[in-house]
Amino acid sequence: EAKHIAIVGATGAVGEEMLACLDQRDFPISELTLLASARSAGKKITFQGKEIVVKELTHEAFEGVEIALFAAGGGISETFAPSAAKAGAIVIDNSSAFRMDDEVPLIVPEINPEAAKDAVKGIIANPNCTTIISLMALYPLHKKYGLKSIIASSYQAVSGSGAAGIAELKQQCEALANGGEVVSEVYPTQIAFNVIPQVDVFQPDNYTKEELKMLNEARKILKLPELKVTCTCVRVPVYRSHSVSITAGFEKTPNVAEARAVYADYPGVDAKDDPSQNIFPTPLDTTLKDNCLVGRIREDKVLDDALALWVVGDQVRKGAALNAVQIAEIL
Ligand code: 2RA
Repeated sequence: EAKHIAIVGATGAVGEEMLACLDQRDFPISELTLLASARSAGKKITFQGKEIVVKELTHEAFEGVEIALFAAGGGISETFAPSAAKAGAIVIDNSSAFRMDDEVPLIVPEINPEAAKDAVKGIIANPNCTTIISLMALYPLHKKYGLKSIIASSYQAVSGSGAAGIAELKQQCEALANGGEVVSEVYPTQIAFNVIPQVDVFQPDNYTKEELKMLNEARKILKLPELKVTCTCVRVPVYRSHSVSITAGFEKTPNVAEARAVYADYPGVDAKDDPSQNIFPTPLDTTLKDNCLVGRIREDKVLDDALALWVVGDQVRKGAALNAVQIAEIL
């Protein structure tokens, strides 16, 4: 039956995409509460023909809310998600705040929907976008061959840094085209016509937090505590879709034709892979689309019982907003 939904961070890139997904998937909504910072409070958003005024996020704003979608960063989630849960809402949090909490399920609906029943704190965590997109390609192969290891390099869109990341790339491209001054505030150096091998902050082991998310989140979602993962996360001048180059090692010997065919049996991911016709997926193929696309599937030349492959997915949609709305649909 229809639910009272709240979106925290309704005016951000992911919050806006959550509204689009709720609308496009005709999610049954009895009431919609849009919450944001004091700065954004008062803005008007039209949803399904009705104008809704964005309210300021407070601890008391969750009265009557049944599902609260959070997309306003880890600090806001840490502070306000418990209040939403206390008010009786199920929280679906897009931030990393609760992902590794043993009492908080971390869910990709196509992989572990049953974990939703374990939301003992009333909080469910949405995985990191790069993890979601990678696992959409790896889960079908895991079911067939038994995943043992992941060696990955990601090519991450600037939308991962929110609206500010998108604006920075746009500004820099225009400045470079018109001889203007390039401004780098979101990133440590120019991102236009460049790549930056840093996403999030460096840890003592010289990996970034983003790279360790792939390792820790994949182990939790797939229930593979021994899974070995090496990941290099790179920011690239692409607006909305992440790409990931992966070598995946398996228990059983994989077969390329079988692997390509297996995606037909799984929702949310398709193979786009025919080297004889120069067919492979690019970020522009998945932007604004629901499904992830997998290509370049081939036997790895270094590891035994391993496949190399390439997966692309819309970071704002399946990487965040759509995955969260699909979790709400499970509820
Ligand atoms: C990024 N995955 O791409 C991180 C957070 N969205 O910046």
